[in-house]
Amino acid sequence: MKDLVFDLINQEKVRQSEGLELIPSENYVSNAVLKAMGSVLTNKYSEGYPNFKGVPGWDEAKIAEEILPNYRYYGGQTNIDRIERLAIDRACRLFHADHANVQPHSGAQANNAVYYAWLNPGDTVLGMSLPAGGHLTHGAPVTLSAQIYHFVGYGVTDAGDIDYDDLEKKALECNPKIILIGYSAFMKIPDFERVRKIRDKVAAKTSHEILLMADMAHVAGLIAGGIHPNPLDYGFEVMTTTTHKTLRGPRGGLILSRGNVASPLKKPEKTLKNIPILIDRAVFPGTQGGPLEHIIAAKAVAFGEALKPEFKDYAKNIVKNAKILATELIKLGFVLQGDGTDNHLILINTKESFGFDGKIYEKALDLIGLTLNANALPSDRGGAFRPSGVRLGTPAITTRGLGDSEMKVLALWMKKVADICKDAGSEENLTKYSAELETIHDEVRALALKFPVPGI
Ligand code: DSN
Repeated sequence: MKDLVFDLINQEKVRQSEGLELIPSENYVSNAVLKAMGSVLTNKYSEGYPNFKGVPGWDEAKIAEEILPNYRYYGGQTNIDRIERLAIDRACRLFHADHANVQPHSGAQANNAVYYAWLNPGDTVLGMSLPAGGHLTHGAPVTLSAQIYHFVGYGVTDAGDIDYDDLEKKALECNPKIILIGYSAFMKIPDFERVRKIRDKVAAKTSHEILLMADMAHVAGLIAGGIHPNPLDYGFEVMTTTTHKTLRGPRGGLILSRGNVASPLKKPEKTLKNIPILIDRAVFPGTQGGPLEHIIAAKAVAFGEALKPEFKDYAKNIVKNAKILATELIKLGFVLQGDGTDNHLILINTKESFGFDGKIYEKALDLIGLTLNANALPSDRGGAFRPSGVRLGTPAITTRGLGDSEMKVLALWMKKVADICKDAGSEENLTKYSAELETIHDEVRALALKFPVPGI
């Protein structure tokens, strides 16, 4: 008998094909990435690392051919080593890094490994506060890292930008070991140069080195596509990211760094220069066991795709689409946090726009095949059980090829659904509007089917 799981996978294929994905942290991977993920590499254990001593002149053929002694704890690594070295090499090239650790299973694992590499228990990290748009792994009290380290949060201004004065004031007060720029709901371009200057100013007054870390999970694809500044080019030592958002790879994490690259076997002195080696030791054996080599192969394939010239067009189109969608929404009466967007992400203040919260809007849009998520706004101050807004973005729909005219249609559908939510007043009452919602759903389905999902 066929496993029921495959029926459900087929149903998910239908859901993805017939709907439009607006969650800004999701995307559709290529057939090649899917193929690498579903390969026999999942059968292999490979704790440890291949031998990669920095940039070898970017000669892929040489990397794929050379068999080198490694730092692994299992035999049979001939092919695995070369695949992982290709992934490292491509990641370094994409992000101008001296070193890449491609093993983190997720973005959270990547961030935790950096904390473990650089901090001692009780040390302070200064990051964007969660209500301002920061991420759970940047110090939310419910996380393990928040039990071990001390997190201080900086905020955003009313205009939606990082409050750099607050950041500087707090850095001088709390004397952090890490200053962290990163977010999951922020629509501006960070001023990395300014943050580096703040770090240098604070570091001059303190006895310890301060690590500059950027969690660029949301915008890594925009950085790879050359349309967003790269923190490593502005003096940051470390950049973490997931590989599945704008970067359009498999689900996973990645840590890029600048500094000395050497064998992970010997514990180096804890200095900023040694951060790549400290990170390797913090990922394995520090916080993870065996790497997922099928995922690492898929990361290598995705990095290869992102190195191609057409990825630059993709990145440009993500932002173009987001800006058009934001403009159309504003024209229709939507209030957007930060008055629009400079990246792929839009945060709608549904409460201020129409008087209802993000949950009812998320549910109603789900009913017409548009997927996004209810999201707190800085004004909710972290206490909102029912957040005042929704978060959406354009990476996935841009992969499918939607462009200017479709953004206008999307905005109109979203306004129609907003009007329905306003009339309905509650999620339960949405059933009274089933006919209207189903009519829009038919239109969404018809459009979505014109833009096939890769791999389906
Ligand atoms: N869960 C991701 C997001 O949706 O932004 C962040 O990890």
